[in-house]
Amino acid sequence: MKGQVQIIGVPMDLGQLHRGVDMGPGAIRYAGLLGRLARLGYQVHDRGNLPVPVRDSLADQQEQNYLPAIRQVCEATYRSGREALEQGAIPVFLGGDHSIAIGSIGGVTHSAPAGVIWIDAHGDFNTPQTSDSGNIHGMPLAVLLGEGFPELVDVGRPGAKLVPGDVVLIGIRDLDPAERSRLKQSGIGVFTMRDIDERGMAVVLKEALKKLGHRQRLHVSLDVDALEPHEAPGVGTPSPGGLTYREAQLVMEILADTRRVASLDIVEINPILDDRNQTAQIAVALAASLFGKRIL
Ligand code: HAR
Ligand code: MN
Ligand code: MN
Repeated sequence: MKGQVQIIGVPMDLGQLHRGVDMGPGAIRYAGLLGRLARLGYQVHDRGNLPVPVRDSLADQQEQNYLPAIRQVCEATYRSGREALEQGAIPVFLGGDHSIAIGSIGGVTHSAPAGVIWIDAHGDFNTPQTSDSGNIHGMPLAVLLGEGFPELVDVGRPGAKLVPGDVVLIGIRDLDPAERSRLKQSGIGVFTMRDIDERGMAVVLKEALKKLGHRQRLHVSLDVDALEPHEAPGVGTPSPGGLTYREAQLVMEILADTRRVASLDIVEINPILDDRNQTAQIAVALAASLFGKRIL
């Protein structure tokens, strides 16, 4: 037995405007995540989905971009992540949009810091001042570093959950202008698509891991819109020029070799926009590699 995995569904769709991303947890389960992890030798416990209010019942929060409800769901996500770690399990959070990472990463850093590998087309580093859309799924990384809505910054425990040196971004290609300058000044390790094109994923990932060398435990936050949308179309904010399937697999294979991955988010899968659940199937194949599936 390789250890315990806890599946935590967080069907959050309030951090952005597309309907359907709340069906992500179901799509990922349907694509066979539990069986794949069990066959790799893990004891898998599905804790079901956390309650998320239905958008149509929150008309009064629309103007605040659903901030109160998002805060509440992130509080519950935090508690689940914290509990999973206290029980010696690896939590796998199934989104939902990327705002859930405020809770998941908060929770898994409750007792000790962790390094974060944030795989995304986007920086998710907006504040309410720099965001054009107001959508909170464009802000979670900033929140985790202590910036933005105090109600979100203080989820689980007061203040920032990460320092800039704890984070690397991989696959970046779509930043808002003010978000871009913030990110450049932040001290976060940013590996853009150009870095990957010029130097190759293996080199880039080794450098990223070197930046996180001071952290024993790693959290992987996989926003599936990091992938090339021709291959993974089931996302609400597709951005051309993404990671190939093999580049994404190589990330997971190299991360598995470190044996330091202790928690995972799989976010932004929107089954309504997908083509026969192929995006969820890719995510499950990537998770299998991250959890130690080897070609040979
Ligand atoms: N930067 C844009 C915004 O703030 C787009 C947000 C990104 N969408 C995501 N998160 N899928 O990675 O609205
Ligand atoms: Mn994201
Ligand atoms: Mn994204």
